[in-house]
Amino acid sequence: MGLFKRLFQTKKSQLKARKYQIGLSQSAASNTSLRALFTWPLPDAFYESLEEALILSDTGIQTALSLSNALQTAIKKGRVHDAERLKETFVDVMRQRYIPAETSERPAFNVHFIVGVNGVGKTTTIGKLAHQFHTNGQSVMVIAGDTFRAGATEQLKIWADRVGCAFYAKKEGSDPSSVVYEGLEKAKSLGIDTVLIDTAGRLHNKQNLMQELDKMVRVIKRFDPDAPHQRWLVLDATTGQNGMAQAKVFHEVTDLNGIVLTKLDGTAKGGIVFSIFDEFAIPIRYVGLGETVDDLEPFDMDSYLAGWLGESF
Ligand SMILES: Nc1nc2c(ncn2[C@@H]2O[C@H](COP(=O)(O)OP(=O)(O)OP(=O)(O)O)[C@@H](O)[C@H]2O)c(=O)[nH]1
Ligand SMILES: [Mg+2]
Repeated sequence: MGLFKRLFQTKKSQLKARKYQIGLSQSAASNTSLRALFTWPLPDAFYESLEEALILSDTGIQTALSLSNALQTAIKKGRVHDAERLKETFVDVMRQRYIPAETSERPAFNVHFIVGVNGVGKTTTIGKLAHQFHTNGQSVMVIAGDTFRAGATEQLKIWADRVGCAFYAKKEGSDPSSVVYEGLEKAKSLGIDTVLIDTAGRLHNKQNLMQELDKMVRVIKRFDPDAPHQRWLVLDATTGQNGMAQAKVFHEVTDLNGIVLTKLDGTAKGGIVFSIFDEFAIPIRYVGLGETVDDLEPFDMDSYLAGWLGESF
């Protein structure tokens, strides 16, 4: 872990790095063939093998090729003459793909619109986020905009009760846009700081879902033309490159400004992080590293790289 020493210097960053390390242990285990390439002198067919290993780890073909080209250039430019310097150069190349989240002031009435296909972890992520914001002293309301799936409202209610935040819902089958509108009215009247809107992952068909999301956004804009301030797509990291196709569709409707990547603690290969940065230039806001309320971490590139490459890199 020599390359990531800095992460282990303060107690706080160490705790964070450990969480990533534990969560990403399966991804790191699947990167054995990638790690094995970093010897000096470079093994035969190094770049082809690197591209193959990156594709296997879910970076997608374009990103694999561009990372490999960037490494080739960096090796030519830099004074690489041992395996340690080679690894450092690779980590730098990966690090350069990072897209930071803008750090503008948080609006007084911060509306989060959370979208994604069914089962990716939207409702769970909202519960975890509500907990973090609430713990940080913000007043939080969650709004049950998924009125389609049986039990969706109840699931969100359980999270709200656990977290101790405000909750707004109407009965199953209600028009989701009207739930959102009335929920926002209620949140305003209560002086709530942070609103998290849960949405359906599936309606009768995909076109219905996109139309409904579009309608919800228009309703939200009646409260504040800048809202929803946070338009985040939840992606299940275990779906790999399929997630990229989902992102494209949702991006067209909601103009995403954040991604939450869930289930990184599972069998996810994890390379999707780099293709998200490359293809969409959208920041990853949080990563889900487990099912409990505390298993959501703000995205940190170095902790991610250290966890993804594994301890022995
Ligand atoms: N291991 C793991 N499981 C997660 C994570 N996030 C969510 N899950 C699980 O994924 C499953 C689906 O989560 P939900 O939050 O219901 O997903 P959703 O996107 O709201 O699903 P729909 O409402 O059906 O569209 C649940 O069993 C969650 O516990 C994570 O980061 N890690
Ligand atoms: Mg849900």
